[in-house]
Amino acid sequence: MAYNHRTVEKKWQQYWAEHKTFKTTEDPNKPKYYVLDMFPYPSGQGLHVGHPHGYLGTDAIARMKRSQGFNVLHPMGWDAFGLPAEEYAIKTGHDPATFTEHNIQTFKRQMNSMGLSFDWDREINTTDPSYYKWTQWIFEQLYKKGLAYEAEVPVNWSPDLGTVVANEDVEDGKTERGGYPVYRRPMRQWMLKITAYADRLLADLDGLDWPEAIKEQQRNWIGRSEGAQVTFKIADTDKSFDVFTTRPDTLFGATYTVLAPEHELIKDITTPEQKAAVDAYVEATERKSELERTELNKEKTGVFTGAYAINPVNGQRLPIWIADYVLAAYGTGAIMSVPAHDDRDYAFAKAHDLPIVPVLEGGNVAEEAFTGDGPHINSGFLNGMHKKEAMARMIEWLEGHHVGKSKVSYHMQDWVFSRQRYWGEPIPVIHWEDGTTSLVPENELPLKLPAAKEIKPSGKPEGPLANLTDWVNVVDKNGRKGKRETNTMPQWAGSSWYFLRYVDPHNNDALADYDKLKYWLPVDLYIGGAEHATRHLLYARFWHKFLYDIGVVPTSEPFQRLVNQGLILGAGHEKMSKSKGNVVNPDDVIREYGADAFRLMELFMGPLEASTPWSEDGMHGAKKFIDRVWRLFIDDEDRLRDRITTINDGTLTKIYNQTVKKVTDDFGALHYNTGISQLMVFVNEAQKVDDLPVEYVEGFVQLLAPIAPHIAEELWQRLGHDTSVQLAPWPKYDPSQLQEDTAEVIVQVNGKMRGKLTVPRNTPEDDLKKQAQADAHVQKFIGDGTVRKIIVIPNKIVNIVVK
Ligand code: ANZ
Repeated sequence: MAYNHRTVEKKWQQYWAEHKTFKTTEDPNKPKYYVLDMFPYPSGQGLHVGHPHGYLGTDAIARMKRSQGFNVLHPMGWDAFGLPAEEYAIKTGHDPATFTEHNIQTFKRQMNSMGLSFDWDREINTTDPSYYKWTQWIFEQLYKKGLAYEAEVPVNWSPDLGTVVANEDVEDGKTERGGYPVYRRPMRQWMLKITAYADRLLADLDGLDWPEAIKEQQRNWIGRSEGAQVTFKIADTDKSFDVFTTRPDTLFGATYTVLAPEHELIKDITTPEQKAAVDAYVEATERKSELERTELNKEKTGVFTGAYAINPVNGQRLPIWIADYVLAAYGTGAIMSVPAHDDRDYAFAKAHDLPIVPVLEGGNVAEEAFTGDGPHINSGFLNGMHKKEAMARMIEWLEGHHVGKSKVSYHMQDWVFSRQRYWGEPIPVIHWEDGTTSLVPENELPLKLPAAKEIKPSGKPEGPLANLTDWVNVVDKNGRKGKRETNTMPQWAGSSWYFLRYVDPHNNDALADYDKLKYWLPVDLYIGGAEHATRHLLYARFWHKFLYDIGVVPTSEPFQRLVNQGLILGAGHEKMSKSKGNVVNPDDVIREYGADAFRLMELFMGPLEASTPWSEDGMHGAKKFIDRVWRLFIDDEDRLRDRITTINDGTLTKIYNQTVKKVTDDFGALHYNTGISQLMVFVNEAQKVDDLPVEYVEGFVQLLAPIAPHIAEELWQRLGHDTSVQLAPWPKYDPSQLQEDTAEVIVQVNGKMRGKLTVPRNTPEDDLKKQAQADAHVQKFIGDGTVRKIIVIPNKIVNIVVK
């Protein structure tokens, strides 16, 4: 009878749910294996076939590891706060909570239809108050340690989204989501001091088993830069400002200085003659988006303030300019300009007729900046020294004269943590009328997000929660009035610690029990998209290190091993997206071909890390293989075939042992495609023989189970077992049965290869010598020489020495 995937798959999905086959509890007698997926944002579109690629990769290894005796934690949940649901709700008049709940049900149904082996008793949802209670709790701990603070800083304001977004959310001057322009605006925001962890976030990357490309992206994002801070006095005033430079050795070559247009000193130092021009420039900069600012930077605009700074090393008066190529948020927001040795300064000096003074020999400053190394000139006590020595000497001089010091700067900025939006965790803070700020007491958490009719962004820094005056206004027991913080947390908050909650999802007294965390952490394998390199993966490491420091978690890193699954592309090799109309819905695929065929297809398409196009032919092929497996073991009367027997004549011994070894090794290394190939080879061989030893049939079914669990369970049951196939110990192989029957022996004449023999393994030396000399081609090279000696390495080489 033909295999009916619909009834079989439904039967086993029900069985797993009823028996809670994948439920996990801590078991000190078993080694643990925590295998984690990046949890999805439950969007309104449901899953397309690209989403589960990673989930199938984790599922297969979770299933194998269980059989190998590991206690496997394999959970799933929902990263459900955030813009898309809110945007949709605003557009359609829905409530984001109901909409999100509906989407979650769809996602969950789809995941179950794929036979993913999650422990659903550990399901979490970042929008559930019992979950975000702990997100708020973590915020409060950060606040208590001075790592969450309010500041008026230039942030990325998106008028289209009605909110600020983090630096990490901006790409090429546009919001990563929606591609809207962002404008740098100074605004009061909640910030998290991720920069306090910059050094450790950088250093600890070395010990992680992560793709090198992701580590490199984090290194670049953190952007550690060694140099010096130098203080410049402003001429004829008692004011001064600091610059950050990576080239303190070039201080003698500074010919002007530049402040970022946002720099606070500008209004104090600008001379009356320059005021109009400076004001106009500052205003023009404000109106530019980040994109325009960086684009226009090709042409170096700027304005003189009329004020002068004093070069501390030689007392020279340097004009102070403002220019938007100096960024307010990096270093000190001010630079010393050395046009002879820096490209940007050179372009600016040329454009504005500023002097160019070389202080290193080499290059030709009439043509371009010289950024190489050479002996210093025009540099007083540095003359003759090369870069490295001159930098050290200058820092010594600056420190000795109290006008500077060595300094490390990071390109990474503190994390802008507030959003002027509705659909997020309320920040548990109260601002009192006396100007003080306090946290919502821990025993009052969660501070629930109030229901609201109007959730549209207000376009104001307060956000839409400010309209809910009943919620906002509070009075303490002494009658003191206060207002709740009306900004909410960014979507990245809930995802920065969710993997901890799976460990102990129903705990009301702690985000998770310490001993349970000790048992499960770190995550042994984390699979997800590479697009999270400098956001989720950085934020989660930051929070984890903080929680480690305050004794909440037992490890300093959350994710030991990370793998990025490749994209499943549209059939024409382009990204799958609704707008391209090339989205394949897994519901359709599973209905037609079955979940097992779908799983097989996705894991057989190529290496897990590679991006590959979807192929309908591939789906056909996968289904055909599943059907072949069925027919191999089940006859037309829907019974186990008679040829499955306890007799083992040894015909399949070698291929079976080879298959067990290869599948075990390959699945373990996430090389599913090559492991699956080996399963196919075994099926081919098994079809040729009359007797199928039952032990090999059972072993094969077990090897198949991580990939095609439904058919595997069905066959396992028909083979007479009454518990799930994954409870049976993983098959073993006999290493002595792996070798090939034949050996390829290379024949050399005086050390040069002249022929090859294919002989039965372990052919005696004398036979090998005879056969080698009998080979016609080899004979040509022996010619009429005398054979002096024949050296034999059994199964490998025969070397004939001729004179
Ligand atoms: C003088 C100098 C001379 C510089 C020289 C370079 C070469 P990274 O590697 O990115 O850390 N700089 C400092 N703060 C800046 C800001 N807020 N906006 C734009 N540029 C800024 O680069 C540090 C260098 O970039 C600093 O060293 C400074 O220019 C500039 F031959 O100082 B340098």
